[in-house]
Amino acid sequence: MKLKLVSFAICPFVQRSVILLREKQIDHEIDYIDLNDPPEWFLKLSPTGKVPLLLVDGATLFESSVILAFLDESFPPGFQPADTLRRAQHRSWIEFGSTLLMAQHAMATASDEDTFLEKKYLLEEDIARLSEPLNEGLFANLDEFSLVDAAIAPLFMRIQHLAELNQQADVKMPDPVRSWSQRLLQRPAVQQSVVTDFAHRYKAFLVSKNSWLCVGDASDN
Ligand SMILES: N[C@@H](CCC(=O)N[C@@H](CS)C(=O)NCC(=O)O)C(=O)O
Repeated sequence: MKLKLVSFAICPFVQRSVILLREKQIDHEIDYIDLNDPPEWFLKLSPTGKVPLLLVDGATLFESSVILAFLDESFPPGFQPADTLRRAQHRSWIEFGSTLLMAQHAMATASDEDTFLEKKYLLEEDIARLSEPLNEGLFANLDEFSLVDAAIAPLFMRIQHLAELNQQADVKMPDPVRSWSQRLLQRPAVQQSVVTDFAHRYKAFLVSKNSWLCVGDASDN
């Protein structure tokens, strides 16, 4: 199979696929596009206008969770539970991972302090909901990589980058969530899943969105 991933360099949804491709050591190409000026061929292929796309021998897949499932089911080893209920539970939490990514984006791009604090509170509330499945051992078990790991690691990476950029963005996490985050951020496949100048590009993106965290007094803290 010839695989080409269509990417925007700082997109967390694309990063999910890159993590899985690297964990499984699957040969692939990455084609970076500029979402501010998307090429015509991309708009023709993508019904949603969003990345990622995975081009598989000329066929087009879209939606990151679908791409994860396809890659997992096509290339061993499998990272999903065999039990169908458990597998569906993993998929439910992957969807929730998308909600978390959007909440993190809303916090990161808030353009004033009040909005930032409100979005940060909402993100922390959502993150706290991960405690229950973690305590039940539904996923994030040591030495047992899963698609939930691939789906959530981009969130933890952005949370870490943002806290380094501005300590006011240091998000509260329950202990089991923080230790899961630390474990995931140490995995080579996660560390190597973004472009080498990711931190610089992510900051430039936030500045372009007038992020309160990156302007004036807020970023001096
Ligand atoms: N539900 C989609 C979300 C993908 C998404 O939001 N991608 C963003 C970039 S990070 C995008 O392409 N945005 C372009 C747009 O909304 O026009 C998925 O999971 O693949």
